[in-house]
Amino acid sequence: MIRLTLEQAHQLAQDILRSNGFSEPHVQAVSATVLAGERDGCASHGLYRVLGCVRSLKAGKVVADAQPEVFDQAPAIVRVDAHGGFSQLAFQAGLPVLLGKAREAGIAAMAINHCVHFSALWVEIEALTDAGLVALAFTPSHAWVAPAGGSKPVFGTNPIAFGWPRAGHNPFIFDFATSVIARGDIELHRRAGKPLPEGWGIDAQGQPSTDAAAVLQGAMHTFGGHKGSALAAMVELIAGPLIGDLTSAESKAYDDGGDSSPYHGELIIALDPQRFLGAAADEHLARAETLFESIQGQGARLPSQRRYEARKRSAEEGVQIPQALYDDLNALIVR
Ligand code: NDP
Ligand code: PYC
Repeated sequence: MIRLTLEQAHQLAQDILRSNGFSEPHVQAVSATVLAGERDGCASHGLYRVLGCVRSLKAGKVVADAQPEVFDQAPAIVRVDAHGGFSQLAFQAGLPVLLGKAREAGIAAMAINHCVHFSALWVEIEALTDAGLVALAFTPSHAWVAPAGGSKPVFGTNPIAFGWPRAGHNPFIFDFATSVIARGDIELHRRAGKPLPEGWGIDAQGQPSTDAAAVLQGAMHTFGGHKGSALAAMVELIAGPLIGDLTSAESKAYDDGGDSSPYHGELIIALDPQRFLGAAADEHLARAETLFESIQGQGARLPSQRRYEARKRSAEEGVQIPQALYDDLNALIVR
């Protein structure tokens, strides 16, 4: 392992992205996201993702200088066309409009279209909880996941993220793939030569496998059997056809046998507790705190707790990444 300060990790990501020709707004938006992932102990969506950014660029599957375009789609809907660029800049472009609409109507949605998406959703959820809003986010990926009862990939790893703002505390946020685990984690097992836990996926012949490379060729399982399968289908629908964008199967077909990041849309929903509750907001938000206390009071942890602890630690100690990843990243800097 090699230790980097947060500044060094950020600089490394920026150097790679900039020297490969991404425009400065994308360099800033993407490097901030991968730095956040590394800082929060989410290795599958940290610096490792920069490899995929450059691979996608070289394959012609991401537009390096795309400028997102914001459309006022409906009273409570903002749409952002990413024009083939990474999702981060599109999110940033639409965020002020989403916040305004959510505060006006109490509930609003942002549909991001035609974006290349590789990131963890909690980064975006935190932007909304920081503004005092409750938030949900959904995005498909590539068809890598078999439906419960089947053996052929149909769904993406299709994450669902939820955030709840908390006065005086970090927000309550969960963010998980509807597959047993994010595909990024399976890729990291393959890179490290480590076997997978049982139950993560099957090989191309439909047989259970703990070989990461075989599962990457075969299919992953949904979490929670038919329940995760239904949630994965929901993500396909509401962040695909509902917003006029690609499903995971269509995204995979667009990749045409390549290894680029998924290309499709994302749906983000924001709810304003102040609008729902008016003068009673403080009273009801305090009741939410009772819920959190009753979880933690018995020794259970809240989702994101590990992440917030990692964030604190990284601020003091920096981050550690495998030497092989460090070498692979450095090799991408165009000198
Ligand atoms: P994990 O299974 O690692 O974790 C999911 C969530 O559960 C996190 O909020 C985590 O909090 C929480 N959690 C884990 N263990 C516990 C516990 N014991 N008690 C309470 N909460 C717990 O995540 P996944 O592998 O499913 O997903 C990882 C990331 O991958 C997500 O951020 C997701 O957005 C991203 N992803 C992105 C995709 C895309 O297409 N853009 C596709 C698929 C995934 P904590 O972090 O604190 O451990
Ligand atoms: O880890 O499953 C994943 C993933 C897909 C797209 C971005 N992350």
